[in-house]
Amino acid sequence: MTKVKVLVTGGAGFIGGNFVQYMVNKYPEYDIYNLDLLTYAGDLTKHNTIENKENYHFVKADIADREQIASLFIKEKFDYVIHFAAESHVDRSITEPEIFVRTNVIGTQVLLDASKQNKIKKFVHVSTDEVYGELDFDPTTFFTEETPLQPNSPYSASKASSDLLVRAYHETYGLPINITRCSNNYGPYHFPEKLIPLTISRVLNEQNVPVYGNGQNIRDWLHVIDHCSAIDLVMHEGVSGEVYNVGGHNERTNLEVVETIITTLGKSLDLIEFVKDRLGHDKRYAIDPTKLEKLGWRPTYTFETGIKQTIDWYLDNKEWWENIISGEYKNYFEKQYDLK
Ligand code: NAD
Ligand code: TDX
Repeated sequence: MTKVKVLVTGGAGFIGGNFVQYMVNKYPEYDIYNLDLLTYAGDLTKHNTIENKENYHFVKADIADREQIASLFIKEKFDYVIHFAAESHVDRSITEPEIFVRTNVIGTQVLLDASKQNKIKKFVHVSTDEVYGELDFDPTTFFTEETPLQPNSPYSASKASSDLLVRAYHETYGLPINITRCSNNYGPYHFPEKLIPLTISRVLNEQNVPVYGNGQNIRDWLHVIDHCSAIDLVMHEGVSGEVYNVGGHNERTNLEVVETIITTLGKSLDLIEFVKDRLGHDKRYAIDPTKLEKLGWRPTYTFETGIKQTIDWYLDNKEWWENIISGEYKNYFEKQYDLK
């Protein structure tokens, strides 16, 4: 019997990497292909525990390279495409927007063409709540799947553009698709340019933590493993053509998040340094996950249990993040921040 072949793009990154491990372990009867260009955000050392498993395969490729992707699809005849690969950091999109259009828009369109030509069973596009823009601070308002797209950053504009292409390939060519829009993820292997791992790594090194503006912007946090289970469910049970929001009702101000990490690690709140605000900084994100819950999804972590598990993971895996922050990341950090 031929095995189900699942192509995961961006499987050397944070969420894609967690998803690859989740799928390889949960579905030994599937062949999982991790396709990744290994940009600054991708690393394969995270897969040391699965790299010798028979159902795990790695392909180094660029999703925006049309010929490379077309010939790979003809050769491998994938059943599913789960598309994570992207430029994912909002701050980088503010200083260098061009690569976001190439990877997130062109790259998605190249994958859609190959998926259409090879008649795959389903294309799951992993998008973000940031495509909806921002909410105000009224705690009774949420993003639903019907909220209009109003992206504010070059990153979210490129993700919204890719969402529209995915939708169009369904409407025009009948390509079976789902789009998931998840809130902020955190957990193991989160690249230390993002708020939570940046805070943990800097606090552990007794360095100041940059908080943008007054720290009152709100994000809705979800542990990465709960995002993985949501995508698994949508891949298998999602109604083709539908969008599913993913979130666990864990809204926190950035200041609350940073203070929680500092106090859990037993360090001084004096490490907080307020710095100039992000351009176009979205005020608040908050997801209404009712539609996905009706499909049967429930998160396993609260913010309290998830942040504790994550802090413990960073304490136990210093080598992984020390290796990153001592490399090219240093130049990025110095350009991005002007700390005391
Ligand atoms: P990440 O930056 O950690 O990983 C991205 C991966 O994509 C890296 O391994 C990188 O090497 C790879 N990649 C980049 N350009 C590529 C190219 N041209 N060809 C092939 N591979 C390429 O990102 P992440 O935080 O894991 O996010 C994954 C996806 O989930 C993204 O699409 C993002 O928009 C979405 N998302 C992220 C969050 C979040 O909180 N991080 C929330 C919702 C949705
Ligand atoms: O040094 C910092 N100081 C700070 O105050 C950084 C890096 C961030 N922040 C603030 C900005 C945001 O309000 O913290 C909040 C979270 O910032 P990020 O970790 O950069 O995440 P965000 O911009 O919310 O985007 C993330 O969630 C949605 C992911 O990076 C996206 O890929 C995803 O789509």
